Amino acid sequence: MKTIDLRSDTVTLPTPTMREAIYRAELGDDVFGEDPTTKRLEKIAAERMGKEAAVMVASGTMGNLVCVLTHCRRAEEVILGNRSHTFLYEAGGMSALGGIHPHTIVNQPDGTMRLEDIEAAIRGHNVHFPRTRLICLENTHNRCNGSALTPEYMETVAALAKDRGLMVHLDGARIFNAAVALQVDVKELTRHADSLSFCLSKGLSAPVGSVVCGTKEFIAEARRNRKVLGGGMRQSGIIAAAGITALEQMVDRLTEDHTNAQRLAEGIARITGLSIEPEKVQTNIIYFNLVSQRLTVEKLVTQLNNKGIKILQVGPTRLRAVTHYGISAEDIDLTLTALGQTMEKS
Ligand code: TLP
Repeated sequence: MKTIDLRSDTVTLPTPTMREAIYRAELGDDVFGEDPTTKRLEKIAAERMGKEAAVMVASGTMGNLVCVLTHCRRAEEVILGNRSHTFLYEAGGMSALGGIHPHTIVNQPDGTMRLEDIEAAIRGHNVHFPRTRLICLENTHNRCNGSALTPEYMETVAALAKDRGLMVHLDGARIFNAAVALQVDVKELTRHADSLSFCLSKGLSAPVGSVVCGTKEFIAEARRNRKVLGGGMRQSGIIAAAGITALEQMVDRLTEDHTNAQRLAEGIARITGLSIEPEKVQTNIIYFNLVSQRLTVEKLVTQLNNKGIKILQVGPTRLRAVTHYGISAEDIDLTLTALGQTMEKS
């Protein structure tokens, strides 16, 4: 039976070109700074993001943690959204390993945080308070419908940060999805961030890895913090080789994933018992709700699973589907048929 796995774009498998690149990769010991393929990936990534330097890390979670550890000392504070990945799903790494204090403020449905909320969260000088050091943004915003933050919004936050002597970190796990959706060069979205981390292993389909970008000094320190976390890798060109292919070949096609997500959302809107606002879907992530009382989300997920279709439950009545390289327009139609039949039979 064919599997249509819509749980995440993290499930993507490397393309044949990536496998070939992995096979042929020139390798060395990267902790000695001698892996030519990793160095090449880091150079390409930094240029692409408009930053001076870059360092490859094992995952998006490690990328964000390395950046927070590099910006902040113990008892300093990070302002971030209450629905941000770093706050919700990174196992409290900044507190556990850095003694760093997360200060959450509300994420609006479009993934932004209101400027007045950010401003109100910035601490004044007082011996009782932690010191605010960093603002984290997420683009696209996973939990907020995969929405894309605009260059204008990012610029306003950066201006506020600069004015108040703070740094800005961008969790750009899916930054290319944002750039493609907004039809802007990715640099328009990264230029206002002091640091950023983006993933090679989500929509770009590489098997492993993320890249952290920033100034030369920042990256030198980030490299040290990566080592602290046990993230210094040896013949890491095996990973970097697929990452280079990802950057060279997999960015422009993301638009297909967005078209498929729209198709899926519009189809779901026509199925009785499910609810979705298709106009909110901007990229490859869609959230929808089960409104019918005739079955539970658990049952819906199991019944789809039995038909080879995998969708993620993210709340008592909420589901997530993510389109990616492994999903075709035909898969979307098969999914809609299966969803329609399951709802009808319930
Ligand atoms: N997100 C995963 C899960 O952890 C939820 C997914 O399936 O969407 N930032 C953002 C915005 C992310 O969505 C993710 C992964 C990460 C960081 C972490 O990346 P990894 O999984 O490589 O540590």
